[in-house]
Amino acid sequence: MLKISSSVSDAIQKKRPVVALESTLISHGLPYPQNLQTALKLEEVVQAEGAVPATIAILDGEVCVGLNKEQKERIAKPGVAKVSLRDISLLVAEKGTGSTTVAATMWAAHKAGISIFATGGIGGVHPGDGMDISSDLPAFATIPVAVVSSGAKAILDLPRTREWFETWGIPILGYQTSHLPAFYTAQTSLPVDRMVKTPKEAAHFIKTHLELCSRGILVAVPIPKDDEIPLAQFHEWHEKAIKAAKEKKITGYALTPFLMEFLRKESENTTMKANLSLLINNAKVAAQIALSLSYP
Ligand code: PSU
Ligand code: MN
Repeated sequence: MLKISSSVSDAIQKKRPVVALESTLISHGLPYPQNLQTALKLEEVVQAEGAVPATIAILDGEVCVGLNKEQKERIAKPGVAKVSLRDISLLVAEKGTGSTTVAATMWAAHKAGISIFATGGIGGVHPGDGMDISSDLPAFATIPVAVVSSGAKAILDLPRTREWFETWGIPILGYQTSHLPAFYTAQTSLPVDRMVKTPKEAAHFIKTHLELCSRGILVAVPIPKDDEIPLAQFHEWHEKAIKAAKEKKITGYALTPFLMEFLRKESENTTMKANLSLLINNAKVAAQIALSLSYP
């Protein structure tokens, strides 16, 4: 049921650097055609650093690790299901097609033998009663993969999300930062566990963690300075987004995509530009760490 592309399986066998990439941010995090351009761009960035990209999705019931251009076009078109942990077996059984979230991508990457994965922002605890918790968090608690992201998405309850990492024994490395980034903004007041300055240093912690613990590890990379959104400005858009979601009674899987799209429209694409910037930077950093993991 796992279909690994020839370039990816060749690299895995030869222990060359491979970086997994998710597909939910393509299907549900960005509009067409910017989403397709982003899917292609992220792979280019990984390749330019000397690593092999492996975008992951479920296509016609097969867990595909490494997509060709036509397959990437398929997941960029509207109407593709969002696949998190609970949906993997359901979609495979039905021979369905869907894009994988951080959680499902971690699972597939680990099955394929890939240890590092880049995304924009992970899921976490949504604000409110604390009951809407992304499957991304239990995925970190159970799947030994390193995820490079700009922290958790700013639409989340970040202190509660950080607490979750602590409870479940998931270390957070700050890449050139002492505090957790918040997606569109470079810093929060929440400390990371260790700050790392170089890809080599990050790789050393990751390798040790993955050898010792059967859990994930987060590498938190702040958004590039020039594309950061001022916090006050973000709060203004965010409040409107939360209000709109409440009015429209949007919950569950639809909530994160709804908020992202609302913010994009409300900010006249400013949040999307910030999102693209951090995605590209995270793919680059992940590739550099992947190189250090393969060639210590
Ligand atoms: N990073 C982005 N945009 C996104 C996501 C990550 O820059 O849309 C996706 C990831 O796939 C993540 C998902 O797993 O958002 C979280 O969704 P939820 O809160 O429903 O678990
Ligand atoms: Mn949820």
